[in-house]
Amino acid sequence: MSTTNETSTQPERKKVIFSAIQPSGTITLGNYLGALKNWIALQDEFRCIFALADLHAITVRQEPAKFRHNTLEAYALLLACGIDLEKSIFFIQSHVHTHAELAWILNCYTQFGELSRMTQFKDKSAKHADNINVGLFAYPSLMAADILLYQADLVPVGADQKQHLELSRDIAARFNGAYSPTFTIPDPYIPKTGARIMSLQDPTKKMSKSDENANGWIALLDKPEDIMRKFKRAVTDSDGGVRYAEGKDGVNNLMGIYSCVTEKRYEQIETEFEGKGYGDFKTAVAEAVIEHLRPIQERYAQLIQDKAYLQSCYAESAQKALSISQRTLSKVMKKIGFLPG
Ligand code: ATP
Ligand code: LTN
Repeated sequence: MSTTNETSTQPERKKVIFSAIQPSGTITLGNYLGALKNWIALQDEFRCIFALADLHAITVRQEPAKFRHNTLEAYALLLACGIDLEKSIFFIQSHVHTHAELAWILNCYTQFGELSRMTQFKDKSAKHADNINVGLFAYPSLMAADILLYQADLVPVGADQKQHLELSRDIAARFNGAYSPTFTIPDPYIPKTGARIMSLQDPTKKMSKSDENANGWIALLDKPEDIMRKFKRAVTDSDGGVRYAEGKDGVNNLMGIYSCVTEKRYEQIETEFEGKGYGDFKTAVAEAVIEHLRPIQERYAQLIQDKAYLQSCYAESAQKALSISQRTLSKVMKKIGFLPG
């Protein structure tokens, strides 16, 4: 029996993808184009594991009934976007206890100074000055735990999460160096267009669901007439031409959105709207987004009515996630020297 032969005929291990999104409010077009659209596209090629990061969401205050509602809504909406449970695992973070456990351990391998430098922490603590809790500070070590538990190779996220991912890599490398190789070092997977969708009202700020001005963001479940109205009101400039250029943040952002949903290149878009005004362009962007979201909204309407089905989906995924993540956690605990129970 030749072991060499056996190894060479074994299929290559599929690369593992991990990503998560917080169920902290309604999901926006920014979340979709920056992250979710990629999750869906990667499911055939990779072993994909996705989660709703509800433990992360409590770093800012959540109203209990609304939080429960938002979590279920986000679960159904992501399935409607195309997460396929035949191919991927999609669970709710708080249902899998290994996340909180590894996060605590990783806190002890993460430096205060590193966490203090995180721009999201600085932004969110300025925004929620009355509640700068330790969880908000330690947010990135929980995120590192999420990723490292599954030995993820790639993490599809929007550009705003790059700094957190770099920290996850540093924590993993530090642990591997202190003991022996334990964690796969994850690479970020950030899309070329769509990585940073900006607010329709202030195109110098990222589109964010926590923006009080609802005209700044499009929710995936917004009605067609609301989508049209928000795009028509989008801030542009006085130059008047549909061109991608420095200083034209509003138009650049609309071109980015249009390009993502129609898959047209910037040059094609410029030709299409040559000699036309912003009014025509905005209507075209709105129509393209409405058409793109229509099938998602229809699937969502069906799924959200079947609570028993949704529950069976997240329960089964949590079981699978627990069994994979437990292996990593046990290895970590053994290496550190915890006395086995
Ligand atoms: P909040 O506004 O409450 O901070 P958020 O809208 O940033 O939340 P998250 O759950 O933090 O949502 O992010 C989910 C995913 O969406 C992440 O991968 C993030 O990088 C991506 N993302 C968020 N906002 C944008 C945006 N404006 N453009 C592109 N990607 C985005
Ligand atoms: N912080 C992330 C959400 C998140 C995440 C993760 C993303 C929590 N855990 C692990 C990728 C991998 C955000 O997108 N705001």
